[in-house]
Amino acid sequence: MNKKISILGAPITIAQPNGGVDLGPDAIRHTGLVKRLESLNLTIRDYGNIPVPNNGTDKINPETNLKNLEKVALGNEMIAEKVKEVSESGDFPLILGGDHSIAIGSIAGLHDQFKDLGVIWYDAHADLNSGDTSPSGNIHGMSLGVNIGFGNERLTSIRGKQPKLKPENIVIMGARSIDDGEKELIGERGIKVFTVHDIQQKGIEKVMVEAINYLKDRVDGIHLSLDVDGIDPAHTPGTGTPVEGGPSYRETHYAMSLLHDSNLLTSADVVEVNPLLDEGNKTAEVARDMIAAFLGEKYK
Ligand code: 5AB
Ligand code: MN
Ligand code: MN
Ligand code: MN
Repeated sequence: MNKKISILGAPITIAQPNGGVDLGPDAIRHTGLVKRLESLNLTIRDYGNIPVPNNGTDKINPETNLKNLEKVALGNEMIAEKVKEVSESGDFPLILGGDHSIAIGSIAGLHDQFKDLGVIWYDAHADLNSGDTSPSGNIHGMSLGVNIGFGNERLTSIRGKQPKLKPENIVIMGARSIDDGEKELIGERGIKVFTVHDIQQKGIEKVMVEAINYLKDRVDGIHLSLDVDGIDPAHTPGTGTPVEGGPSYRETHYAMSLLHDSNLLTSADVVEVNPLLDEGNKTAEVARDMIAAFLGEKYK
């Protein structure tokens, strides 16, 4: 495992409607993240927050059915540049969101180095909408779609027009709220999904081992995109789009630990922590614990 970790704050908030996600990176830092990771013998560089534009509106453009397209695109271009720089320096990029639109920039920034990137999308949602299918116009529900080249060209062409991910290199885990248009795309493109029912039936260990075995021979690295709403809202109340019935803290922590032990994890983003919706700083603390787990912390 790479021992040099670079932290980048990516505080985009205008790809979803709730104020406060821009405070996510600092809320996670305030849990003592850096100290905790240093105690694992990791070298941490924190580059602070990328100054993304966050002055948006809640208006949907009737032509595109998107909110704040240009500014979300500009912010993601900035994120992509920084992630590329850090990744090419040989560090493990750890990107703290911000809403989940930031995965457009983070994965675009990884593309030069990882042509066959695998992704584990740990989320209650599939984030596979586009302007054509979205019920909300919120771009945070579109980022995985954009990464496979589906959606508005202003977003899919960040750092080049080529798709940044192959559908067969994606595993969605923890899903329990998938829109009809997303279901269609999942079927058409053959995207692997483990819903909460799969986790219930097989257990989290089997699901994670299956995911790793499925990806390992086809990818040149694995990026984890951890949306904290993937975890049950009993543990992560501080997020804008909670969905009941998610995997627990313990299941998620074990899944993160297995992912670490695979030795395949090369980057991660942790997104959608909203301290203004939180109970204390609980959700950021859970985010910190999950980061420690996928970076190698053990109970003994
Ligand atoms: B998140 C919904 N599918 O498109 C939509 O939190 C929710 O990044 C998207 O996973 C949730 O608006 C996006 C209804
Ligand atoms: Mn998401
Ligand atoms: Mn989600
Ligand atoms: Mn969310």
